[in-house]
Amino acid sequence: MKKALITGVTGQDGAYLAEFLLAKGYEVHGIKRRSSLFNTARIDHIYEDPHQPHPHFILHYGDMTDSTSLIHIVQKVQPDEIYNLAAQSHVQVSFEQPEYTANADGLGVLRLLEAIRILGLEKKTRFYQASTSELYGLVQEIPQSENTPFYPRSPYAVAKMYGYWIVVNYREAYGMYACNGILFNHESPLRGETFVTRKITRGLARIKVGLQKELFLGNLDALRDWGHARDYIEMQWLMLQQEKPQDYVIATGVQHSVREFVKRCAELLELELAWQGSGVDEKALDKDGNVIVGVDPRYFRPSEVETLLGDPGKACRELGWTPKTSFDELVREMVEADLKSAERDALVRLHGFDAYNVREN
Ligand code: NDP
Ligand code: GDR
Repeated sequence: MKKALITGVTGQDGAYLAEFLLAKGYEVHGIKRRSSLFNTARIDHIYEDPHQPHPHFILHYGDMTDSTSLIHIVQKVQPDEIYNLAAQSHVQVSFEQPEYTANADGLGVLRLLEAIRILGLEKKTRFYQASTSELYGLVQEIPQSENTPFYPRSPYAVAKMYGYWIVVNYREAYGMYACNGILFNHESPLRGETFVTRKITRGLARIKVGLQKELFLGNLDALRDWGHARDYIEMQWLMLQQEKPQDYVIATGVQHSVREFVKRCAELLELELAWQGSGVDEKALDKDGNVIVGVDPRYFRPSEVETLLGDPGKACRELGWTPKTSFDELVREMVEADLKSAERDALVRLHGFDAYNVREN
C-alpha cells in the first residue's frame, strides 16, 4: 500500500486530494495545524477513528514554519509521495502578512525538501509542489505556458517563486523526483469564503434568501482562467506517476472576468441586476433600486494581476489532461451548494437560533 503525506489537508485541494488518494487505495497522512476551533469541516466525511485497528487516513499536528514537526512526521510516515499544498494562500492577505507568507510559502518548501534529504529519502519520496499562475503576475505573454517568464506581483507570488525554484534546484542538484504543478485558479463549493468566486456565490445566495443585503467586491475587470478543483487534483497525482519529474501548467484555456462571474451567478439565482457606473462607482441594482453589488476600494490590491490565461498544451499531450468541468457547470455547482446552505441558515434564523453562523458581511 502506497503512503501519501498531504500538507494543507484541511484546505480545499487537500480535502479533494485526500478523498481521491483514499479511493486509489493509498494510506493517507495529513498535516494540520493546531487551531482553537475544529478546522476539519472539509475532511470530516473521511475522518477515521484512530482507535480503529488499521486506519487509512491519519492526521498529524505540524506547521510549515516548524522544521522539527515536519522532520518528525516525514520520519514517522516514510511517505512514497508528499503533496505540499499548505500555504498562506490568499494574495491580498499576503500584503498584510508578507513575512509570515514568505516563511510558510517559501521557506516551508525548503524545510520539507530538507526533511526528505536529512532522512535519506531522496530516492524513495516523490514531491509535488503547489505552484501557481500568480508567478506570471504582470504577464509577459498570452496565454501563459511552462516557458513564459515569471513576474510576481505580490508577497504571496514572490514566496511561491522561491518555492518553485527550490524544487527545480533540488531536482537538479540531488536527483530528487520533485515537480511543480503551475495551477491556474481552481474553485469548488469547498473554496474558502474570501476568494472571489466563493464570496460571490455565497453572498448572492444569502441575498437571494434575505440573509444579506449587499455584496462588496474589488476589481470587477480582473480576468481569470477558472477550473474545478476536483479536476485539478487528479493532475497533481498524475505528475508524480511519470517516468521523469517535470513541471506542468494546469488550466482550462478559457478566461472570464469577475463581472462575468457575478452576472452568471445572478442569472442562475434569478436576481435581475441593472448595472450602473464604472470603476469604484460601479454597482448593480435590483428591480426595486436596491444596491445588490457594490465596489469597495479596500478590496483592490496594491499591485494587481489583471489577466491570467493558461496554455495547458503540455499537460494535454503528456498527462492526457482535459478539463472535465466547464465554467457554467462550475458556477452552477457552487451556486447550488451555497443556495442550499443559505436556505438552511435562513430556516435556522426563522426558528430563532440567531447565533448559528448568521454573521452578516
Ligand atoms: P486553502 O487556503 O484552501 O488551503 C491551504 C491549506 O494550508 C490549509 O489546510 C491551511 O490550514 C494550510 N496552511 C496554511 N498555513 C499553514 C502552515 N503554516 N502550516 C501548515 N499548514 C498551513 O488553499 P487551496 O486548497 O486552494 O490551495 C492549495 C495550495 O495550492 C496552496 O499552496 C495554494 O497556494 C496553491 N494554489 C491554489 C490555487 C487555487 O486556485 N486554489 C491555484 C494555484 C496554487 P488551515 O485550514 O489551518 O488554514
Ligand atoms: P487570486 O484569487 O488572487 O487569483 O488567487 P481571488 O479569488 O482572491 O482573486 C481573483 C481576482 O478577483 C479580484 N477580486 C476580488 N478578490 C477577492 N478575494 N475578493 C474580492 O472582493 C474581489 N473583488 C475582485 C482580485 O483582485 C483578483 O484579481 C487565487 C488563490 O487561490 C491563490 O492561492 C492561487 O495561487 C491563485 O488563485 C492562482
